[in-house]
Amino acid sequence: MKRMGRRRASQLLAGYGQFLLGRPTPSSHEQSISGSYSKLNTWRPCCMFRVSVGTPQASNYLNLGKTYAIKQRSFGSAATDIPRNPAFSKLNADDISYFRTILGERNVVEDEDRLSAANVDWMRKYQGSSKLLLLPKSSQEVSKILHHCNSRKLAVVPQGGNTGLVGGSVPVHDEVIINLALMDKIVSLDKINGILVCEAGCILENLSLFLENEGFIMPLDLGAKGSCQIGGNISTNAGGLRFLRYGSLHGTILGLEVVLANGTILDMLGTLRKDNTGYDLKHLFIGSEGSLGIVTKVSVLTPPKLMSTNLAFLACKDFTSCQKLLLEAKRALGEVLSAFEFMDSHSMDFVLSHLDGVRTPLPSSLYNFYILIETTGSDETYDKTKLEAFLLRSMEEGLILDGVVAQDINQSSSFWRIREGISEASIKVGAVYKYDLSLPIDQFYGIVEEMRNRLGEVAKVIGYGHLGDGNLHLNIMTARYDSDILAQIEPYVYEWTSKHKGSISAEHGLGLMKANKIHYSKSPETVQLMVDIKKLLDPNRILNPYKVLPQSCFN
Ligand code: FAD
Ligand code: 2HG
Ligand code: ZN
Repeated sequence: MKRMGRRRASQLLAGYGQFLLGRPTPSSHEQSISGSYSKLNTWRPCCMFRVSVGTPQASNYLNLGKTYAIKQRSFGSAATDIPRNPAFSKLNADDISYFRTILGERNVVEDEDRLSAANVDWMRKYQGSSKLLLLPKSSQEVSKILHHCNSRKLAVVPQGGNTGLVGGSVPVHDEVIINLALMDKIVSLDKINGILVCEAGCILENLSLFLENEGFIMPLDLGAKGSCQIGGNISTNAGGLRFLRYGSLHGTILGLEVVLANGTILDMLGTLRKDNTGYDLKHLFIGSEGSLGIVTKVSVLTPPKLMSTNLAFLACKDFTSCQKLLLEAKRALGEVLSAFEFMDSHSMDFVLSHLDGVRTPLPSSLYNFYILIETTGSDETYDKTKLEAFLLRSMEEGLILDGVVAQDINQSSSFWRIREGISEASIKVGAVYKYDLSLPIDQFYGIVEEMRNRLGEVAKVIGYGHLGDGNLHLNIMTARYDSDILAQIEPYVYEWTSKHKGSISAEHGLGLMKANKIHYSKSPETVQLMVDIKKLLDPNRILNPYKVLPQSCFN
């Protein structure tokens, strides 16, 4: 593509009027979308609708008020070939009576419909056969449940919003499901420091809405915000769309209350920024996917809400331009850069053809790659000038071929809808194989092209993700779940990732899907220490069995 000079770039901008920055958007991740375009820069009002990205199954049984349908699919459960650990007891009538005395009749659920929803994950790929769902209302209730399960050797699976993508949140066999949905109280907010204390079952979006009213935001945002719970976010160490700016939950979680397998309530619910008294044990539970304890309360450091947000949707000709654009964005936008998201044209096509009401601000047939750049700052004029200068320069240098800047909150919601909707689109056809890789930037896109060549016509291969964090989402869609196709994908993807010094799980965790693959990213000595910690904290291994660590390590 010809490099554009200043004159060419200004003509293009003037012609489209696209890089004229509009009103600041108070929040770019609102979920109601309106607007459609006739021309690139002209929007006319259209029907308002609510986007609900979450777990239909969780909604059904927990009555969270989210309704949308996913085509029913019948995957062979990846769980079926793992033998049940014979050391675990089977649930009996006395157990159920005991749980009723602790939780009351209503919150001991044996109803088949509610159980079948809780037994299957968001992708409908992993399916267990639990006969019991427990809904505790307090840490004390969680403690009593675990104390009983531990003494009876009853296996349990902690469950939040059930939006996890690695099969960690559903039973493999007949584990008792403990869902924290009823533990959804906000305990306190320190309005000077922005320190929020709440129960683990709070839905992420509810926390965001609460905080925005108080002038703060959650340091974490993701497409499943309408259903995922903060306890689930912490247990998976979720990354998401704000990671680039606010970093890992290992930095923003100040404290936790956790119930251990034997029922001990571990109070680590500090609200201090600095506390170096001994080992900082809360970190063990961040990202341990319910295998070491159940998170019941959390203390989060929340950043102030800044009033000026801008969002640009850009097209690049090749991946090298995307890489250079990232470096330039970090240099030029510095402290206001708040997101740098990436998708290839295959992702764009996929989301446009599988999600209703998603519209593209740039033609999907013309470009190879798309980048979303968000800035968030406190000075509207300064932020706009900075972004505008950066976009102009990047166009002149040929890093950007085309682009639009959202003029209002509806436009920015619809830009985000494209990026956030890819995951939802990926489960609308037969089968999906999801890989969530951390990769060095120069290797970031290679695996997508390799898999496309390797699989040919049988699969649709898309690459997208958090380029600013070096996190690629490789999604492979096929007509049906097929062991021959799986054999063409794995272990190839894991070996490739390991060879290039990446991680086989950037942000989704290992769950059931990758418990046996941990050695691709961790040394034997590290895995052994993890096994020792697991044995120490959960000697009967009742907490989320078969997940995170290979079963062979315990034989
Ligand atoms: P669940 O799915 O219910 O559980 C996840 C794991 O945590 C399980 O192992 C479970 O046993 C454990 N667990 C849950 N609650 C607790 C608790 N209180 N105590 C102990 N263990 C517990 N992830 C990202 O990182 N970034 C993204 O951008 C992102 N986007 C997504 C978009 C969509 C549309 C979807 C469907 C998922 C996305 N995810 C993303 C994955 C998922 O939403 C996250 O992993 C999320 O943090 C899971 O939260 P949850 O409450 O649904 O947990
Ligand atoms: C995202 O960034 C999520 O959209 C989901 O982490 C990725 O579905 C996926 O593979
Ligand atoms: Zn992601």
